[in-house]
Amino acid sequence: MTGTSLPVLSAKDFATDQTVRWCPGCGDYSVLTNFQHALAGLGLPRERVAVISGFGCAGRLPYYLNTYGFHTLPGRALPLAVGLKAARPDLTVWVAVGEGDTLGPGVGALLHAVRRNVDIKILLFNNEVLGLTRGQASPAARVGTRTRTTPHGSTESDLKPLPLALAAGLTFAARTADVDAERLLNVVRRATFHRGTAIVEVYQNCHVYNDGAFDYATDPSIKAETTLELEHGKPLIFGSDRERGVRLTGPTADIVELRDDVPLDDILVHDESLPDPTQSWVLSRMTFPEYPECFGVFRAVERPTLDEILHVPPPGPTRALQDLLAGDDPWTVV
Ligand SMILES: Cc1ncc(C[n+]2csc(CCOP(=O)(O)OP(=O)(O)O)c2C)c(N)n1
Ligand code: SF4
Ligand SMILES: [Mg+2]
Repeated sequence: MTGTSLPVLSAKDFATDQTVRWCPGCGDYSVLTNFQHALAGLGLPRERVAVISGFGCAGRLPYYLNTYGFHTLPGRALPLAVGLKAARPDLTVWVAVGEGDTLGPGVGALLHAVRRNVDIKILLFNNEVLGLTRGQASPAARVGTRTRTTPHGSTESDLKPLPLALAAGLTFAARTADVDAERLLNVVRRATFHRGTAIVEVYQNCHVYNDGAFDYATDPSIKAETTLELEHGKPLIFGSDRERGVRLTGPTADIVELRDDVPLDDILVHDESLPDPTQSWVLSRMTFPEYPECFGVFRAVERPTLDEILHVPPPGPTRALQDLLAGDDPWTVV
């Protein structure tokens, strides 16, 4: 038997001839480069990949990717992606959206795509600000954030995409940062091959309107103290001497010092495969400075996807038999 092997693609094969129009220093550049590398490593033909975007600076991603793509309207990236996946289950469908779009006009579509477990992948650029429209407060703005629309500091409760989506039953949840190339590659790969809705939240620096918002989580000199790398099956330990851990005895997490005679057995062991999303939800809500912020994969579980259900033949006579009975072709029973 002979087979045709796919050509090996490089990140350059996923680039286009379009001039990249983000502000100098924007974190979107590293997300683009890392995403192109990730796509190249997947072994998928370019014509089987579609990238659908919404509004905002993040929405420009499809112009710079040599795949199929569509720059849609506010809140409409997910409905379009859901329809595309239903019609073309053979495609790998990525959605590139900012947090302003996803948590603002797109929030209803997000929750319904997630609860239906549509097999689409969401690259969620979270810069905690409305970048394209020049720095207004986003639904993800942390309490107290001063922006041009919240000059006295935001008083509204901030929406965090992962806890919100986990509460709706999200089957794959991951978080990374624009500058963390290795982790971004890894979580994009895992999200692509996950069956069901996957969200990869990327902390992305908006150099112009929210510069340094995530320095606490990306600065190599402090991130061992301020972040926690999730590893399936491993205890949740962090700190430059790995001297602190996460304990979960009630509804919220406690941070404990291992040197205070707290046995390692008391430390929570990360399990991304738990059927109940509560533990991953608690971890996804942990926010600096009260807690270290978690990065990596929070949850990866299997349940039926919408497109699988759509393509299962209904009970009773099969479609072929129904077509035969209703059609004009002559047929013979032997
Ligand atoms: C219905 C509607 N509301 C508001 C706008 C204006 N608008 C365009 S982009 C944008 C901000 C997008 O923010 P985000 O999704 O966080 O993307 P970013 O620019 O930060 O990457 C807004 C409010 C619009 N075009 N349509
Ligand atoms: S406004 Fe912010 S997010 Fe948009 S391109 Fe400029 S730096 Fe990037
Ligand atoms: Mg934004």
